[in-house]
Amino acid sequence: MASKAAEVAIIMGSQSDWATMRNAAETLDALGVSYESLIVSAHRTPKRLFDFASGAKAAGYKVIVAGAGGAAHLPGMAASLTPLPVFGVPVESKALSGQDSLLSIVQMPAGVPVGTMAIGRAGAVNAALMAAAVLALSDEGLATRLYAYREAQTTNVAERPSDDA
Ligand code: RP5
Repeated sequence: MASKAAEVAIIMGSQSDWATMRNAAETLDALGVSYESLIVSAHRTPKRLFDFASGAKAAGYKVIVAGAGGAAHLPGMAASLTPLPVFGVPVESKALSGQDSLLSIVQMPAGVPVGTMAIGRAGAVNAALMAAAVLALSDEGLATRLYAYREAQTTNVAERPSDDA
């Protein structure tokens, strides 16, 4: 029997983005969502980007999470080549603290949307949660796990700050 394709593709422009994007992977792990992590650079491997994004739907992916830093063209280029929803994660750059990444990803022209998240870890976690929320629309089990994730998050907030935390 053929193995089921991963539902989410986590793509990133460089190995150096993994420290941020692994937070998306860990969040999907916690929710039991299948994913694949791939390095796909818009600038250094443009053919890989074209082949991946134009074939992503046929490959069985349902959502793409794309992280990049600096001149962060990866999420937008991926969105231009696929009908799948793309959530973009601005990776914190050394030179401009990720503001360059954020502006590169968020300012898409009308007609080619990228759901743009916050810079860095919060963005990676939230991109995974957005991907899970999309998938949960047609997956009752995942909807239940997502609800439990949110409930646990609420329960884990202490009423008072601690010196030991
Ligand atoms: C972008 O350039 C990548 O997404 C990465 O955030 C940034 C720097 O890449 P490296 O020089 O660290 O490979 O394409």
